[in-house]
Amino acid sequence: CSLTSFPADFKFATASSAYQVEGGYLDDGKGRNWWDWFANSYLKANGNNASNSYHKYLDDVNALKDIGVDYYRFSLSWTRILPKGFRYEVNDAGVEYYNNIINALLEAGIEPLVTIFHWDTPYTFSYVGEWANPKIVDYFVDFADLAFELFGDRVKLWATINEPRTFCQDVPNTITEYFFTELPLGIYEYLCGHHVLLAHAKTYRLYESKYQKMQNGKIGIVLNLDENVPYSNSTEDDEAAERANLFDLGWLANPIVYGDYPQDLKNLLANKSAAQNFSSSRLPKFSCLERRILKGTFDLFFLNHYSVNHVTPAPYTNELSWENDRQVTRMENIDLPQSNIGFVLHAPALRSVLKHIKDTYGDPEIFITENGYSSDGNLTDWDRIQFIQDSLEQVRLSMCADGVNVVGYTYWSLLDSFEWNSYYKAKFGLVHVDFDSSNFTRTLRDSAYYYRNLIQTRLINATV
Ligand code: GCO
Repeated sequence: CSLTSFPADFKFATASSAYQVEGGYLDDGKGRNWWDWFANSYLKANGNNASNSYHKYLDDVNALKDIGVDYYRFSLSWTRILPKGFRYEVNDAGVEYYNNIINALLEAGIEPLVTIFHWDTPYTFSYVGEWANPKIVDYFVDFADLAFELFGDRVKLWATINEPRTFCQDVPNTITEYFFTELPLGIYEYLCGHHVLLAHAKTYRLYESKYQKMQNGKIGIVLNLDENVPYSNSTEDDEAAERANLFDLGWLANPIVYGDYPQDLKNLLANKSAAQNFSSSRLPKFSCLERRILKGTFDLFFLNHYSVNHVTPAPYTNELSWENDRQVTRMENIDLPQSNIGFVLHAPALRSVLKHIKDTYGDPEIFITENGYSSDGNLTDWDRIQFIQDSLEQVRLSMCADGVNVVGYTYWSLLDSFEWNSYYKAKFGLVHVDFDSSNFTRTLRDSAYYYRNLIQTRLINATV
């Protein structure tokens, strides 16, 4: 097992998501989504044009072809296909757009890895509680069903939902604030997670029973974990790191692998909720049937990983929130370099997270669906090349020394794009996008050439 090179069947990919790159936010019948509304109402930047991939997708495919990746991971914009979110009204132009991308990719010899949902919930759902409303489960399954029907003859790798922890825990503060004041605090996050899990599992079962035989693809959900390291060797810091893993990953991974929430999480929330005078736990329960539906709903484990947190217990407060239940703080005074948006850079964290997944979730096949580095944007980006090399060394160590079954690596991202609350400042792209020019010119960075040589030679220290 070579620590310096990758086997021929290992897959290399790069990625994007619809809201972050497409733009064309009201073009050709697309409906508005939550991010369209939120960014235009409250942020200083938005994805109205983003990287303009809605109009420039052929340039994207050309760049991908130049780089020579095996897979391109991108997401479907729900409201580009279903403008109101419901299946009764289909936007043909949206369907055509994704058909065009998929066909162009396949023609270029690149496999699509399609994320069905990457955070851009139809705006119509905002008034009825978004992911806190159990009805979203069926709406999501309807949408996924349509996606399989339309694209599944050509798409063989599907991710249902991207990083539910992030959007269940971050985004909804705003939802609760603007639309959903009736819901007691500290509830939304858990209802959201619960409905995401059911939506995912029902989608998995639908694919299994209705499409698998004909289409013969694989499905998973994308979960994310940064390494949580105890800040000191005190018992409290150890426990804080365990609690962080429990909330960051166990909450969502355990039901998919084993069919239910982790017992520790159930206990913790039952105790807290009782002390807070709730009549039942703020963590919803799965029925017996739901547990059976959930268990084992992944063909591969899709992992996003970026960084490391040195953790210690957060001071206890009375605030009702997922964050306060987790009760963990990240220490800032750590002697490690950071990216321009404060991600701590420490490649060995990737190996340790991979090992954690192997040990905790039954040694699954793991496809790394995101790992990346943001800079201020130079075309000569030795820092990014270094980041990729350091990360890939850890992937090889993990495969060779720890026996972890890693089958693919995805660099985030193909393009500079709208980086949520960090706007356009965080440039993750292998490919530079000129946001000031009206044609959003794409230019390959040195890292793109490095990635190309790596894919061709399989050597981690390939030249640029
Ligand atoms: C994520 C996202 C991406 C981000 C990336 C960098 O899932 O967090 O999938 O949308 O751009 O993680 O922060």
